[in-house]
Amino acid sequence: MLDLHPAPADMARLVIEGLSRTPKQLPAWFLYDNEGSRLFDAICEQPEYGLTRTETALLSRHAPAMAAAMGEGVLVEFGAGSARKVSPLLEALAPPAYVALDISAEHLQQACRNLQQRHPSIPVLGICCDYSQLQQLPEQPLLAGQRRLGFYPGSSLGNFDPDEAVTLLGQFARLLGSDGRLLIGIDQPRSAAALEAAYNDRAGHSAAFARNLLVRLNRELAGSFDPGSFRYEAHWQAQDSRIAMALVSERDQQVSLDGTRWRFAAGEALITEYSHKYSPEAFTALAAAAGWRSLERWGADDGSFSLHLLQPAASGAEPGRLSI
Ligand code: AVI
Repeated sequence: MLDLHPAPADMARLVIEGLSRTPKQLPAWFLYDNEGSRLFDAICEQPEYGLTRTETALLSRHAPAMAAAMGEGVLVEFGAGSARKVSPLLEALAPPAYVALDISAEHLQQACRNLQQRHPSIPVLGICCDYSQLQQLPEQPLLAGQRRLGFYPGSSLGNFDPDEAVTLLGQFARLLGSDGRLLIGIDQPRSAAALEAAYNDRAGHSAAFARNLLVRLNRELAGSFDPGSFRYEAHWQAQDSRIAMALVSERDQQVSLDGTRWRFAAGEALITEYSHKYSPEAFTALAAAAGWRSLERWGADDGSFSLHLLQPAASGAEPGRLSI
């Protein structure tokens, strides 16, 4: 496994940038320390959060067709987390290697171990990094001379603002190369009630996931947050087609972090993340702005989610059909 995790000094700089904004907002990847990754896995199993089940079912059902449309190459998963979704693709593709990128080192190591046991004939490489800042894949014999097939499940693109999402998709296009492909899972807009329940589950895992951010800042950046003095809220903002998740200060308070004091007014929100939702048409337009065109789409019957297969717009092949 390669460890390219951002240094504490980079985190401190990002915290200053984020807390200087209005509203205050921190990068979503800060949520994923080891405990955050564990809590996120628990969210994925909540009855209100159907995304993971829906995407897993689509992958199990359509992996052979997806693999046929992707062709041969090394499979590169961005934001692999527990890498629980990739097995059907690995079976269908039988790639020469699998590369998993994720920000949470311990979690990634465990995921790679599990996958290596499950797929002993496929070489597995883990790279701990902030994949949104990765300008190139490390020089590795496993990748030399191979086509690159990207896999970006879970609608993680939605955690970036649309401008950042275009930048990220453009970066993936460069990382994957002119003959690359990208299979990407995208959550779609639906009723406010269903979405707000998905991001504020009754068992409280979503709230614990957000509050764990403060625990992490206390531990890693000498913070003085009292997590109990912030309540968790998740709201659907229809005009921006996104869920906004926030920790809202219950009182006027000052918090010190890495030697700097920050004021939180009573009722002031710290945005922990946004989760943007895209209709298939809106996503296709976003991908086009980053130089990708749509080859195929596999959509859930209830219209909640799609897996899109993209190819670089500059490559010659004709766009494919829409399979729903
Ligand atoms: C990882 N990401 C796609 C999740 C989402 O649905 O936006 C993160 C999440 N946060 C709270 N619940 C889920």
